Amino acid sequence: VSRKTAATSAQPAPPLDPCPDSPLSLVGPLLVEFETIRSLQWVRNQLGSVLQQGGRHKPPDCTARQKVAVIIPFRNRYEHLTHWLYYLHPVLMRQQLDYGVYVINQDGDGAFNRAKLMNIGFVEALKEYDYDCFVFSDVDLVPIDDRNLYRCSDHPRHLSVAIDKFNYRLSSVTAFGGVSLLTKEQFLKVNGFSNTFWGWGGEDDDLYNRIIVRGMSITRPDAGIAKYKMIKHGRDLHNEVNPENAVKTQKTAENIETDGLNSLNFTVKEILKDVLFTLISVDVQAP
Ligand code: UDH
Repeated sequence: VSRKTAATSAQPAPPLDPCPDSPLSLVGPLLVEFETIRSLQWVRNQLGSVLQQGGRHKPPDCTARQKVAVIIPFRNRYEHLTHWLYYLHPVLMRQQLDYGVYVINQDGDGAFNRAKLMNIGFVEALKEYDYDCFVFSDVDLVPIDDRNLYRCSDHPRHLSVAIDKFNYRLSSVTAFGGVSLLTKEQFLKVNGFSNTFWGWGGEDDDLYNRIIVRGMSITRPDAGIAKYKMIKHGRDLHNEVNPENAVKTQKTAENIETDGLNSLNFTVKEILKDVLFTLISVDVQAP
């Protein structure tokens, strides 16, 4: 009898019910400000105990609707990253996502390549977990309403619709930079981002073109909800506007076949697990 009891108690717990489509603990508009000086250690002290190593979290009481990898292109922006982590972790938790935060750090001081870092984040995150949705987010964009769900949909989705820097107005109907989401299938369908946009500009327009070329369209949440504050900053070193990039966006239909996930090469220099995020430092082979 005692053996039977032992066997019964070793049964795995039954699967949890799916989380509700509309998370119940959302609060709506948020107070967001970047004047307060915050250190990474202070944020670790605030949030570390509820997170898993590597900046992972999933709802304790239901099965998340999506497994979401947040990919942040990065170099030398620790102050921004600290604000981002402080605000985003609680939002992503309230949205009941099964998520992980991946900071893809460009090693060295060659020309910055935001798009290639995104591709690398996609590949590296998938090595770790079976993610089905990818958020590609700049480090300086913080949502000011938690009803703006970091969740993928039937078409690629653009979340940073209304940014304070642009008077809360969308710059163009084809805008797809800032914070954008694609499912694994959508991202594979467009062959990811181009790897060849060095310096500032164009890579987000090229991704938009890829989406159209592959017969998809984009969706956006309501501008009244999809509001963001951008952390003020000047232009970074080694990320000057590259005029060649705008020219290249006219050739998306040609480049999509051979330039993207299927031509990606890079070297991982280091993977560091912080409780707030996974930092992957990479050599992107800048020219
Ligand atoms: N990024 C870094 N480090 C860099 C460059 C870029 O982390 O050195 C990342 C970061 O996630 C950033 C994103 O790439 O949010 C996009 O780069 P960006 O912030 O430079 O682009 P944005 O369009 O600004 O926001 C352009 C410079 C504006 C200068 C305006 C001066 N008034």
